[in-house]
Amino acid sequence: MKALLLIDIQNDFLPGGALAVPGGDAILPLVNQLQERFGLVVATQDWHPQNHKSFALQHTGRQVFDVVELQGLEQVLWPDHCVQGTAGAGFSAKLRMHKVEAIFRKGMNPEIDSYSGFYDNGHLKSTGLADYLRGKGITDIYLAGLAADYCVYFSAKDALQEGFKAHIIEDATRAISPEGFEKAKADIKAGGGEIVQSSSLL
Ligand code: VGL
Ligand code: ZN
Repeated sequence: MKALLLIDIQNDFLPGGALAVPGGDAILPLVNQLQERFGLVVATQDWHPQNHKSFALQHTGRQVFDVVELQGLEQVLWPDHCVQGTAGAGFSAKLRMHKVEAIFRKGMNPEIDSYSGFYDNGHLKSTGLADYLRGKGITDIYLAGLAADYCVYFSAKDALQEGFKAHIIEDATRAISPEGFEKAKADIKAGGGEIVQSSSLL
């Protein structure tokens, strides 16, 4: 059984948003079409408190895209984004939501970032997504959304680690850094995952 996992298709990651992924809006028609091909569609939502430590403004003297240490982990510093309850944290108005059965929020702990929809970056706390999908009899997870080299990548990595087959739908995602996504794809393939095109599903 397969599920479609829509990663962080939120206004702040789309053109005009606080942490816009180049070309991010181009995936929307495709993502809407893909949903019709799946019996289960689940979404994740980046959902930070205003004082989240991944925000550069929480670190005096630091700039956006600087790398610091947080909870013993390398942390890229981001502009404020997906702040709980703001318009930027909302799903795109162009994203069809009628097939989305559940929304898993992440990034609520101000002390640690959470790229994956399954765990925070330190694997300290589960969102419950893996057990939810197992409970639905899911074996194969297809990933779409933003950003390819961060939240899509780390969600695919955790999906593999949780024993699912992971398939990244390449043309239904966009990266912050294309070089970063090349590395991410190689890592997913090395871990037994697959990179597919939407044409193989539509
Ligand atoms: C993301 C950076 C920070 C993502 C979330 O959704 O890929 N990237 N927070
Ligand atoms: Zn975030």
